[in-house]
Amino acid sequence: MTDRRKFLKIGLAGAAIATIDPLRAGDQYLKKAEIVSQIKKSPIVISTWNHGIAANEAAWKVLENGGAAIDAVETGVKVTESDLSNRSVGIGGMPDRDGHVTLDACIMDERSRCGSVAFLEGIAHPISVARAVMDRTQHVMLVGSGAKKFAMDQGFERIKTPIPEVRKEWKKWRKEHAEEYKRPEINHENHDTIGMLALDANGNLSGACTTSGWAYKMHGRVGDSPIIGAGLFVDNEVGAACATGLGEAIIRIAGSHTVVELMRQGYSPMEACKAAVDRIISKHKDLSNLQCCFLALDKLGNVGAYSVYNGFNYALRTVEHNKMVDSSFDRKW
Ligand code: SD4
Repeated sequence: MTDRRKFLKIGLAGAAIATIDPLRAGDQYLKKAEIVSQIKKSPIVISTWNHGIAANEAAWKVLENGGAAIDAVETGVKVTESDLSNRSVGIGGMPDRDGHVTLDACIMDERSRCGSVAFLEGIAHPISVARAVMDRTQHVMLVGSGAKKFAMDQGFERIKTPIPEVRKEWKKWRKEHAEEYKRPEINHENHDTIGMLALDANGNLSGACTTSGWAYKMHGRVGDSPIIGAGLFVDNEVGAACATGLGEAIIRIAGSHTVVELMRQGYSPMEACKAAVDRIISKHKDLSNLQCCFLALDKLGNVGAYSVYNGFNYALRTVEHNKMVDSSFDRKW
């Protein structure tokens, strides 16, 4: 552990708070980061879950041709949004309890520009609508019918959801749960948001996150995925992070922002993800079914992930390979 890191740890423990200057600590980290990324100049892209492999491949094509991280992440997650067999992202996503597929997405670039849509229905690529909010408006976030109107005005492709197979499943679920107004439990088979983080050849970081959210959620419910700082956060001086899992718990600790700020203080990506998971654990008495997972990439190209329970994995694409990596975790199911 470096002296600075030890110093920060002592400070965080409360022993030397008055002597800590977090901005200075951040500066030192940045200087180191800049030097290494200059040397490395090697792109990297990571994304959550198995569908990340195909998404990474599309993103990689952008990166290997010298493209920008922001274009890579948008291109990458669009692959997942288009996949009709995917029940938790995009067109094939599961509906809410009233039968509406409501999509959440956000995107953030190296200049801290960001765009987001939430509770968006009937549009094929919410991530591109989020990008358009970032690029073509003065706003960060559009929701519901306003987001849809904007998407249509901008000429985005419309879709009819739920797709027939999903509609059939939802009808069956509705029949079986006709009297149930308790919220349905999230379970570990139903955690497949795609969050993607990329570092391009110029050393710039960007991220994207897109989901249909929690299957059979209440109508109107929005999770962490479109919330900048919760489902995704990028600070080009330090690193980027994204989240998957139970959005409510992730929002409560501003999860992805927390991970990035911990990296700024000198934590490795894995340590930062673990610290965010620890915070979630400490704030919830009942952890049954509470899966939350964080994935992080720092300015140096280091990667880390951590989840409450086992089972989370992510796809890692470098110049050498595109492979699945199991995340570290706090406990087993
Ligand atoms: C949500 N975080 O809507 C999302 C769900 C998720 O993989 O991550 N699924 O709460």
